[in-house]
Amino acid sequence: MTRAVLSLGANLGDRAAVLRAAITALHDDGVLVARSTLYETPPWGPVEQPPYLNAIAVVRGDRDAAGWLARAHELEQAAGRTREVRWGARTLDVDVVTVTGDDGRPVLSDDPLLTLPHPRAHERAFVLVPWLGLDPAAELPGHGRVADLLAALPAEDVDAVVRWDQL
Ligand code: PH2
Ligand code: MG
Ligand code: MG
Repeated sequence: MTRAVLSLGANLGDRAAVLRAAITALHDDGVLVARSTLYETPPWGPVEQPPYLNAIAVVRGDRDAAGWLARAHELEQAAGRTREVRWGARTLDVDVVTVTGDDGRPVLSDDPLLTLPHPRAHERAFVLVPWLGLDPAAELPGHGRVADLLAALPAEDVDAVVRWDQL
């Protein structure tokens, strides 16, 4: 068994419905351990695009890292995602942030198709704020405590991640 932290994002169509459908699918798989609420976040990166809704889901199940990535891609397909510009708008993006074995050891990978931990998670408030909300003790392997990473980000980045619903 492994535990994975997934980052979900959507900025086209009915963003909340798309995120909720993906989270429900993980619940129906029997793997959902916990989920954050939804947060509205300004688009990060070089592409001009609408604001995102983002959330974090923690899952645990009988998959390895490649298996979680495959499930993430299935959820994106189910949301009707088409590819697209790198970092551009999407109906659903599901990224694998970390994978941890039952022995507590993180999976480390520099495969460009699945780099673990996610190479930019430590600098993205739209990942760290929902994650901390879900798990105040969260740690990003190789980077330390999520609370400390957030404290090191510009306050305006953190403040721009706004809770969007109650649950
Ligand atoms: N995803 C991107 C690019 N930019 N910005 C926000 N706020 N949230 C995202 O999920 C996001 C982004 C590409 O995956
Ligand atoms: Mg992404
Ligand atoms: Mg992605």
